[in-house]
This record gives sequence, C-alpha cells and structure tokens, in this order.
Amino acid sequence: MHAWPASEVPLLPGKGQPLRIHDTASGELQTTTPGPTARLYVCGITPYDATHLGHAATYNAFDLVQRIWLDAGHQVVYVQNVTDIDDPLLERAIATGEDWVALAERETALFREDMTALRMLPPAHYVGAVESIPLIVPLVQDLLAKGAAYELDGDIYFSTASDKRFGEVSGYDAETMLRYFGERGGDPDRPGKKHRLDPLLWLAQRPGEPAWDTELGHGRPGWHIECVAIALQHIGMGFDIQGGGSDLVFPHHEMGASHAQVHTDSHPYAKQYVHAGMVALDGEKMSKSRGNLVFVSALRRDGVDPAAIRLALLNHHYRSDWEWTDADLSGAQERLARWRAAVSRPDGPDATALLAEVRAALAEDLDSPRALAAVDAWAARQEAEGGADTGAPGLVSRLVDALMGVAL
Ligand code: 5CA
Ligand code: ZN
Repeated sequence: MHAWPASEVPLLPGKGQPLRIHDTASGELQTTTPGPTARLYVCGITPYDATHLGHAATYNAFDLVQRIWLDAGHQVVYVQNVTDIDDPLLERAIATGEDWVALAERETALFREDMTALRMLPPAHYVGAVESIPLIVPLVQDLLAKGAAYELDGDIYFSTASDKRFGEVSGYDAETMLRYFGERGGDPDRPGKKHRLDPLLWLAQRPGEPAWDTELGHGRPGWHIECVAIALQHIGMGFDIQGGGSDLVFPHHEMGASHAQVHTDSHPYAKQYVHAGMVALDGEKMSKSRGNLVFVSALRRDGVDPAAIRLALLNHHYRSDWEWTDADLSGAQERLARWRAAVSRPDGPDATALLAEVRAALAEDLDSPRALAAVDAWAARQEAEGGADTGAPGLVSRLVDALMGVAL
C-alpha cells in the first residue's frame, strides 16, 4: 500500500537528547537505544470507519517519538499496518451492504488525508493484512511444525502454553487476561481449545466471508499474526518500539510478542512496548463500536485548522486517559492564534533556552504539556517585554514544527 506524503521536518541547531519512554513490559521509564536506524512499529487502523481523535492521539504520540529520534540524529524506519481484513470490517460491510474492499479502501484513503493534514510523518512501509497473506502462511506453518499451534475444525490456534514467556508484555493476571481476551476479539469459551486464551492464527472460511486459497486451507488470517508478519518482514526481531493504544496491551501485543518469540526462538520481539492512553467522549472510550466519536475529517470539514487539532492532542500527556470536550478545541485554537501572532513579529526574546527545554520535555516520556507550556512562556515574555533577537521567531516556528508537527 502507499502511505501519505511526508511534511518537511525543519533542521534545528544542535542535537536532541536520547528519548526516555515508558515501557509497559517493565513498567519503567527506559532510555531507547536505537542504532543508527531506529525501528518503530505502530499498529494501524482497522478501516471500517473514519479516524477519530483517539486514533489521532495515539498516532500523535508515536509521531513525537520519530521526531525526537530524528532530532537526535537517527534515521527512522517506521512500519504501520492496515487491518484490511478482520471481523469488525466484515461486520460493518454486511450491515451497510457495502463491498468490504471498497469500504476499506475508502476509509484508508480518508485516514491518509487526516494524517497528512495533521502532519504525521508517514511510515516507510504501510502494509495491509491482505497483501501480507503470503508472509503469514509460512509463519503459521512454522508454528504448527514447532508444535506451538494446532487445528480445530479447520481453524488454527496458537498454543499459549508453548511460550514460557507468555504474559511478560502485559504482566496481567489470569483473570484480567481472560476478561480482555473476551472483550477484544478473542473466543475464550469455544469448546475444544487447549487453553481458553489461545488466539486464532488462521480462520477457515465462514459462510459469506472472503477467503484465500493457501497451504493452510481456504480462509483468512487471524489478527495478531498479521502484525508479526509485517514487523518481521520489514524491521526484524529486537526492534526498538512496538506502539499502539493501551487497548492493545492484551491480547494483541502480548500475543504478537509470543508468536514472534516462539517462531524465531529468540527474545525480545520489541525492546520496548509503548502504549498511549485512551481518549473518551462522554465518559466512555471513544470507539467505533460505541459510536461516540469525534472524527478528524469532520472537524476539518467544519473548517477547523489541523494545527489546532494537533495542539489539542499535544495538550494531554500521551499516557493519560482523557476525555475530549469542546474546551480542548477552543483552548487549542486560542493557543494557535497566540503562537502565530508571536512568530510573525520581527523579533523576540532569545529562544535557545526554549529549544533546550522543549527537547528536554519531549525526551522525558514525551511530556508535550510541558513543551507547550515552555512555548507559552516564551510568547508571554515576548508580549510583555519584547526582545531584540530577530532570529528567535523563526527558530520558534521551526522548533514547533520539527519537534511537534505544528505548522505556525
Ligand atoms: N488494526 C488494529 C491494530 S493492528 C486496531 O486496533 N485498529 S483500530 O482502528 O481499532 O485502532 C487504531 C489505533 O488507535 C490502535 O493503536 C488503537 O490502540 C488506537 N485507539 C483506538 N481507540 C482509541 C482511543 N479511544 N484512544 C486512543 N487510541 C485509540
Ligand atoms: Zn497490530
């Protein structure tokens, strides 16, 4: 699949610092240690509805990760998938009578537009599940050969018992795992499974559903193995960060790590597992199935400046769960207007310390609220005291764009 166009990242004087970020598996902040090329995998959308602000908040967090790595002098290889075949997509297509391929293509196209408008850096590899079937099949065959997978009425399950490290990503107890497994696409109660938590690697064709002819039979891939196949193909084991929203900690990222580690007989799948908090509306997680959504595309259609949407996202720490309200947007619009006025003045206070503070804030677990406060303080000083540095407004404009993707 093609991704979306990259917005230019302005070069800044000096160099940013190493990124410290929270790792779900260890429960601690850890300094990322990429080589010359940092490797990032972020779970992409299931394209059955438009991009809501929850998605945008998660992608904003991992966009910051890339910008910090770039500023610290690394190259970045970023991989993102599109779950263009899965239950929710098929269910929506059946409910509306639309062809599932057309639905996925339309919503993926809209997602690209939203990401472009929000100045999210595009992945180098933007890969669909359907196009990855040839990669998925040999992976499942290998798990079968290793005795880590088994067949049940034509379906193929992963055996969680085959992995002694199972549970290391989430650290959840058995009861929590079961609850989330049931809530998030798993089938804990199907008779005949070896363990209730075992997830599907391959589904034999269901009546009325699409299927592909492969060595595994006539069917379609399970969800977790999709991301593993794509990640291993493009960035390999031991990549720097597996990212996504916190709803993916279990089962998705737990199962992905498990599949990959059993398949390669090596560890770790990812050096760090990083999760963004959930954005809610009206007290409930913003989700397609609940229907309580604020869409990025709808805001854009209403004439809202994407830079204001981005500032509204940045105003929350990526790890917190938060609720979207109208005040988020109006506050961001006011801030954007203040900042634009500030950088259009001919001079201002020296901004070298501001650059250092924004770099330090973002490098410390992506503390974007602290970074915004620093820019606010510079703008307030400029308004109160003026300043003689004619290069400062330009530097502020460049640093806000380079490090936070906000075009002033
Ligand atoms: N296709 C799978 C991942 S392989 C998927 O979860 N798709 S999704 O469309 O449901 O979500 C896309 C991304 O947005 C995921 O990283 C998910 O964790 C994140 N996300 C979904 N809902 C929210 C929300 N309310 N707040 C924050 N992030 C969210
Ligand atoms: Zn995924």
